[in-house]
Amino acid sequence: MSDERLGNTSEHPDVVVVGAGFAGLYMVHRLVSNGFDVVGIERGSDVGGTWYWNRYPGARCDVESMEYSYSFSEELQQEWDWSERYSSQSEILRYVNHVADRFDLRRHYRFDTSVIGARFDDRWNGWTVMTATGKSVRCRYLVLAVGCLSTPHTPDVDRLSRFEGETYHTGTWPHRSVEFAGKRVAVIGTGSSGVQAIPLIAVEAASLTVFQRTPNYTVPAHNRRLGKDELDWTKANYSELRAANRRMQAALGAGFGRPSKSVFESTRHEREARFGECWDKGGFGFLSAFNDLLLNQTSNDYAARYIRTRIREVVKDPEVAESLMPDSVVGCKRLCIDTGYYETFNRANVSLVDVRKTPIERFTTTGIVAEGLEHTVDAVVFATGFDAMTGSLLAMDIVGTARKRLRDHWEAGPRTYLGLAVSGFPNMFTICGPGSPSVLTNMLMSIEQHVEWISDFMKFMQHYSWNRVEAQCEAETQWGARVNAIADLTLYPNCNSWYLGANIPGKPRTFMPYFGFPSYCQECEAVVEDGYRGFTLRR
Ligand code: N01
Repeated sequence: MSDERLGNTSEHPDVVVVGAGFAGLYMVHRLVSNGFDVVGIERGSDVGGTWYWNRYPGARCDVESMEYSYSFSEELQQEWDWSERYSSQSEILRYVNHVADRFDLRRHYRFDTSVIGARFDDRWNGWTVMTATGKSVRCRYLVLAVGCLSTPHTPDVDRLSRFEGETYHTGTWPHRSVEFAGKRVAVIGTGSSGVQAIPLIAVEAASLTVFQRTPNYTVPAHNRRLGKDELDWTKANYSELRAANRRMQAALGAGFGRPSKSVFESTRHEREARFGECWDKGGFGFLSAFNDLLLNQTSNDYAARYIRTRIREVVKDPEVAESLMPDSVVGCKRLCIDTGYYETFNRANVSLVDVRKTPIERFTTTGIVAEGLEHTVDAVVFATGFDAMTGSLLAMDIVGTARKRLRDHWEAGPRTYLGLAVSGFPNMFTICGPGSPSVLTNMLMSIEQHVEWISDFMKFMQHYSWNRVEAQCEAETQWGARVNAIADLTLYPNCNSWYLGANIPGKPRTFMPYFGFPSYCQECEAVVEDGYRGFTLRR
């Protein structure tokens, strides 16, 4: 990178934190509280991350509100009242804004500023962080809190640019109201975003055509208002509930109960009753109906059969019902949580185009052609997902020691130590990076664990006057092998999920998240107890 691109280096904080979502905000708060000088950089105009960008109709968290919130401040968790079991995007954004105000975090941030690259300098053991505004910042540590699902993916469909109607992507929804009343709308994609948006768009639009390539399993949310008694009880027991969640594989759902039985220990009647009980409670707890649903194909087949029966019961047209039935492993792609999704396909103004066998051919000026038929529409919503876990990290040109680029280091797939650090990139940390539990958990719990581990490490470095830390290559290789070995014990590698990078053409196929929050945390603690095993420290 030429020196001209470095622009004007005017600031020299201890730490630059990239991102003002849940991860970045807590990182900034924690570091500032520990006396570090911190600059936060955020491409959006305000705080919120995922919840700032994903404003599509029906956007809602699929982790329960009382769990999807910070636990680091007792006052914060006591003063905030969530209104629903699953919070809407707007309520979560209000919460994030409240946190930013309460801890006075905005003053540390430069908003509307995209980081385009960063370069490590061996001479002074620090980073120069370049931004699209031309300004750069020099810092000792670089913390990348850029989110796991923050680079939207729009498929390269032939002649898309010729389409003259409106186009939207769920991950970059406009910050103005979007009106679908009286319009013919197409939604492409039936993952979590599509499954949430489709029922609401169907109610508003004149007609809705859903283009489905892969049907997904979705379980009812049974969302509802939270009662005062429920809020009070949870708040009174918060510390025990949070601690119990930290002992769960996905750092959530302790209230649902830990599954103790395998499918094979139940009679047919018990099995159906248990699936029914979990279905009626709603949400991710369905995957906890038995303890081997994600470990054993035959167990999983029972769950799949149960869901398919429920789809058949709800969807009146048997052909449409058949098209909506997934034939893959339940939970292998992230399970969707819905409100009225299957019921939507009983509406007269909704049609399903199954592009499983024949892909969408092309766009025309007025619509979409699939299986030789043109579907004329006024607006197209891409609910086509993200370049997950690595997309936002690799969008920046990050250059470490010996001019090594992160893009080259990760050419065959991401390599990290603990999902926190990368060999050849000293003094750089990733929050919820590939190789950490992140997307397989309640993100808030994972974020808190990462932020606290990183800030403790920086305090340690400062205390002992170390000024350079780097993950060892060998530790990184062993960690990657461990992430994959654990994934191979599960059914996760058995489908084309974004966990594997399979949704992005040409992306190396490697299972990115670490499965198992408690064992991950234990390993992070053991690394510290062993004197930061796997890291090389220098002065
Ligand atoms: O994206 P996805 P998402 N032609 O990748 C289809 C989190 N999240 O934004 O499966 C036709 O899951 C693609 O088809 P296929 C959550 O972790 C959370 O919905 O690749 N279709 C798929 O159906 C989630 O898992 C919340 O065959 C095409 C869809 O687009 C993650 O974000 C809400 C296509 C993409 O699904 C991502 O969810 C929303 C093409 N050319 C999101 N290309 C909550 O908390 C892609 N597709 C509730």
